[in-house]
Amino acid sequence: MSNIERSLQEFSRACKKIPGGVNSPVRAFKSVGGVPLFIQTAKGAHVTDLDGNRYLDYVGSWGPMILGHSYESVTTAICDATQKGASFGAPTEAECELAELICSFVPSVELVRLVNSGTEATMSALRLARGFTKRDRVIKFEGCYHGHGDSFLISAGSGATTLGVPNSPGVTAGTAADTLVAKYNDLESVEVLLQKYPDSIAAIIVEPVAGNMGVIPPADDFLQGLRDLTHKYGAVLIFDEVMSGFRVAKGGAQELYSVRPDLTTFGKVIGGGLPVGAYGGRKDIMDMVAPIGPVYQAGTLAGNPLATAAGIATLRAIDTIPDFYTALEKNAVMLEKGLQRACSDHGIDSVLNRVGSMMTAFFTSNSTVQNYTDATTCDTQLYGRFFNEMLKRGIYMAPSQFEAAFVSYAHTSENIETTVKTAGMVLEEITSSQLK
Ligand code: KE4
Repeated sequence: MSNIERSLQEFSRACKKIPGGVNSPVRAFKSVGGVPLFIQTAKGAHVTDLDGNRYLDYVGSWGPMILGHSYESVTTAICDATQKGASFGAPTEAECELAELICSFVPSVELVRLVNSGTEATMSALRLARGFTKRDRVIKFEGCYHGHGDSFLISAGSGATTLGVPNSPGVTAGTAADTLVAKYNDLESVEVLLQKYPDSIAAIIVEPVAGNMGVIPPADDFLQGLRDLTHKYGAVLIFDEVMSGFRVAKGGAQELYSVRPDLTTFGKVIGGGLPVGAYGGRKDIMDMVAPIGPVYQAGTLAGNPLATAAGIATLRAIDTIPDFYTALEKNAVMLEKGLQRACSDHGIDSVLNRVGSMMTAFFTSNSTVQNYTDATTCDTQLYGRFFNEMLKRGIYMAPSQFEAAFVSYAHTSENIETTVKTAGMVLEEITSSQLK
């Protein structure tokens, strides 16, 4: 095990002043065991911890770093913006440019409002859907995560599942009562709720590619089925593309699966590593947003000059790098097939789900993982061992079975080969130690 003395020291220090020593629960390594690494620098496909240990990074800051860390044009844009002042609390050209870029990438977005996080984006989109429809209820899916807004911490995925608190204390009964939960990839479970409450469901919010119970692709008819049902019952269809947006395709999952939502939420990639979220969609709905409409939403640092500079540079790079998504797909397929082969070669039951450059290796004897129930059959102990053994060998996978691994543009085929080879060695060691 590499020396992680400095991380141990800093974690002990952090725990004295920060709950759990982290500012977001999934970073705590709770489900995989061990002490979270304190990262000092990151460049390209690698991160380096305080003790100087270098890791091939598949967390990618949980999705934003699609270009790789410290991508030159993004770093330069942030530095240049800093010279002009950090924040004005007034409109800027950069906000117009980022809004125009988002709308050009995602045609269903006619108007877009910038916020500071994915959570703010989904909270705002739900409030807007409620204001537009004058209805109260929302349907979400078991295992999907839409940030930590009260309405969404019901059967939530990501850290809520990882830590075993899919329904968080502090969410009032009244709020919870307005959130109905259906089963991912199960249209019947949705229609039952719509039939039960035909006139009171404001919206259905869905991760069009689920990433927060591990990666689960939509079944063939699922997204179009949601589109048809929301049209039939007059509910707003919200695609939460905070993770899938600009990741699985330039136009996100709605381009990949050719289904047009009414509203879309964004985050991660559109900030290039700085805090940016956004929600947008149909003009008739977005016209309800203050100050032109009555639905209130605000933010001191929304559209911040540094964050918008990073977001613009990121989207511009994605748009100008030749065959950007083809390159991502090539390495992602290589990783998918390599990990599948490593598991089968060593008799490890697994299901590997991938959409574009986001994927999850589920350690399960199930033949498929298509919903939250399937995902929770996984051997999280085995995943924890796999994670830690890979980490010891310089490969930083997602520190939870219920998260996605991300391939960035900076990952090379040599990096993928190293990852697959290391996975084979780790699984060999795990299986031979189990046989003893
Ligand atoms: P943020 O508030 O963390 O920017 O975004 C919330 C969010 C909303 N919607 C989806 C589909 C998301 O995946 C997220 C955040 N994703 C998690 C990782 N699964 C962020 C990591 C964390 O919580 O630290």
